[in-house]
Amino acid sequence: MAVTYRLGRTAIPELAPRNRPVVQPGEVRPGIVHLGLGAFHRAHQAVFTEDAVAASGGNWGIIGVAPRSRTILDQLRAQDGLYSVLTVGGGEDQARAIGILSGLSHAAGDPYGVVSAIADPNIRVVSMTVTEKAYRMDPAGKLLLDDELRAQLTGAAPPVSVPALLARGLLARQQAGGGPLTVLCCDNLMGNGPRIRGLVGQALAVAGAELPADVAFPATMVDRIVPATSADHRRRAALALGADDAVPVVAEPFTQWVIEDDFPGGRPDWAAAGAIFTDDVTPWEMLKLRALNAVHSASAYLGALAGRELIADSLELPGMTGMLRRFIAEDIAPTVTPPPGVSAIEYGESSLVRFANRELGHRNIQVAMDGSQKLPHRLLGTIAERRRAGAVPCWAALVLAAWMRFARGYADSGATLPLDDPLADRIHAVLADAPDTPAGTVDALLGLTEVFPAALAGDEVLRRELIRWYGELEQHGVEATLRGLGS
Ligand code: CS2
Repeated sequence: MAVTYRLGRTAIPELAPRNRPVVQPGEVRPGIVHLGLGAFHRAHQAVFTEDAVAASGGNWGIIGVAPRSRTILDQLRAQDGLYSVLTVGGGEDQARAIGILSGLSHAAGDPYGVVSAIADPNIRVVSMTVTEKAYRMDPAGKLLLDDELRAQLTGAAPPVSVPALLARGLLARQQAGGGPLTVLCCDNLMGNGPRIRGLVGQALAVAGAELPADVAFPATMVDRIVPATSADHRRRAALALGADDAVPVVAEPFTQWVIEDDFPGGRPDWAAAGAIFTDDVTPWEMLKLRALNAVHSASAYLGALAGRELIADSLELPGMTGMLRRFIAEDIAPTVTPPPGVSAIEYGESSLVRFANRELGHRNIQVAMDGSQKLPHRLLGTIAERRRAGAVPCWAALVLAAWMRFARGYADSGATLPLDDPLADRIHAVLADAPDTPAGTVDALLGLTEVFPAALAGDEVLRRELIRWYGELEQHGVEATLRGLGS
């Protein structure tokens, strides 16, 4: 069947009922400002919110804020804010259009518009998916203040960064009597709620103000694998949807959202859409970061070094799943206290099944990016805790050594690997000054105080383990190293 429609308001009646949005564009007024219009938000929180509004009502439309690039805004505007979510790997492709975006805004082009939106009393939730680096904080949660950020915070420059948008937005809201608000960080940071509360508090202090008492920062755990959309996904989305969509997002069937229930200004009925509310998200987020995200990174670095393109390809390397299982059982599981009724080992094993979803086309290079920002949250806690317990987390050390090899920039074949990381310049500089040997590389990278806490950087047992693995990887390559592990 030829696809003739372009997704937009007028195409809705032409779609099959199962493909139509359950909230029509413009049907509900905005109640949420969301910073970060990337694929993850559109396949996760936006879908939960659309389903919550469809089930229980409420003016919980989302104003989507694109931080830098305005391309996505123009594309969404051309489709009346509509886009589709293509679910792959669960049998037949499924596509549904989502209509919950009720406003679109551009932080770089109109930062004061975003500040006013945050100040608007109709807005009761400000959520974010901006990735680790956008918060401009070190692994301990300290705001990385430079002159430019200081100027943004004090009002001398437009507030285009995330800390400045939040701080200036909250100040404007307080001055306007905007009322209670929840700031909800949906990024993969350990203790994301309290961490962002601390960050915003520091940002407000620079602006000469304090955190308003009526703003809550609950922690939350978000989970759905949402890779970059490929041309093939776009084609499949059009077929499954019955209309062309310039900006579909692709996702696995699995989705999960666990949230601390602290919403003084109210919230959508996300529970009606399947979200779990809890008093303490810590067990969930620790389990997810350590037994899913760290294992994802392991697959990405080892697979990229072995010249494999996709996460699903990495899992097929002989010895890989055996090694990942031991990583989960021997290093990770002893460090997490999972939520009641959940086994850390089973959870980790189920992550492996999800990673094997080849339809996602998830590229190793995508998961490998920003390692300096991701590893402190997903891997270094496991290592630190095992070391404190007197154990040697050998698999976790292998993963860290693989990141170090990746940072050197060459695959086992000698092909170059891109280091897409906010600390790339710094990493290149320390490596350029260090001997290109296992010890030289390990010592140079462990010296990155932005990444490694002093206790890990000065841990001689860990250092030796890293040098050993780095040497193995350098000498034999990933494939032979994995094969040599036995089962
Ligand atoms: C991935 C995550 O890119 C990455 O670092 O580990 O984006 C992962 O796909 C999600 O957190 C799954 O919920």
